[in-house]
Amino acid sequence: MPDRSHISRRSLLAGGIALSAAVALPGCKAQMTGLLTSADAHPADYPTVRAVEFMGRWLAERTAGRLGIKVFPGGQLGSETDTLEITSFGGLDINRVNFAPLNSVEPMTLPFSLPFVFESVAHMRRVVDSAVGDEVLAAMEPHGLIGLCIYDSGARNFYNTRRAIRTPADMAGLKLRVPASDLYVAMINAMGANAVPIPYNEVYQSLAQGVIDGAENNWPSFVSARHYEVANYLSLSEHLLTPEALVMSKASWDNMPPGDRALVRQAAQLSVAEMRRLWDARVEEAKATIAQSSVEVNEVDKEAFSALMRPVWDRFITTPAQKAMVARILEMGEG
Ligand code: GTR
Repeated sequence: MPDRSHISRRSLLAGGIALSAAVALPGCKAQMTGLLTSADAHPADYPTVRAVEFMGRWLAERTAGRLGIKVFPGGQLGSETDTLEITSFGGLDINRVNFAPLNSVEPMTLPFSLPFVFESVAHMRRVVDSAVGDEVLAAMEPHGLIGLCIYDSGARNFYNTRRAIRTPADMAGLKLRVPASDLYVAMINAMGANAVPIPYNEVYQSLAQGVIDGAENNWPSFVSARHYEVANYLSLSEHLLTPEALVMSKASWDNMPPGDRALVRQAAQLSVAEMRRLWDARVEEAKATIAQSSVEVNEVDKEAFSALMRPVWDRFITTPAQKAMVARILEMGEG
């Protein structure tokens, strides 16, 4: 797999500078301009992209067009790992990423990425809407990131080109793509397959070329990234309900007057309900697309997979603060 991280980092840097220059107002010094830039790995019509555009419209309405957001979708500004780094020093104002690439940045994001920690979407929403969600968002500030809000990402399932996965025995020999997170790598390896970290936007090609046998993701991504066209077995493991994070560059944030910061926070909060509405509809659409496709869908022995996860939890949840957070998450479950 070619390592494109340096190329994309360079082009992002150049892109970031060009973006700021393009929106600079005549007569303004090196100050925050009103059009905030935002990156997303997903295509233009995806719920996360539309939710951030909703934020932008709300801000524009509230400020008679003084504030707004320009979203760069489709991973055009680089992988999530790269855009996070750029965001942390102000080359991008806003970034929508999964919690997976934040795992190596801030240990308090790890509880959300634990396999089988959330029992259902309702449980996940309860947790992110509670003080736990606020604490995880606040934990990113020392890394140059202001956590704005948390979006849904549904449940992740396995899919592959070889066979139905029902028990851990079916994982043997499979090369499964994961996002850039050591926890994801450990999870897949403990389940019996071989984890291969690859940026999201390279997964389709890697599947088509047989570089990997499969991957894992939620229903909407399986469809929108067209992975279902090449991976014909979808196995409903629901092993992760890791949500998405919307973060802002602390450098950009510090450049904004307090009144504008409050507006951005309010817009982000309001966008959560909009995103959930779009998300629920998109999950149903994706299921309907798969029902009409040649993909074979099967149930999974989740207990058997979950039973293998204790060493993964123990390896990544080590501090008293992390342990306390995991306990609070579990307490909010259905039992
Ligand atoms: C999606 C998520 C993306 C990205 C992707 C991946 O579900 O929305 O942010 O993390 O998964 O697997 O890389």
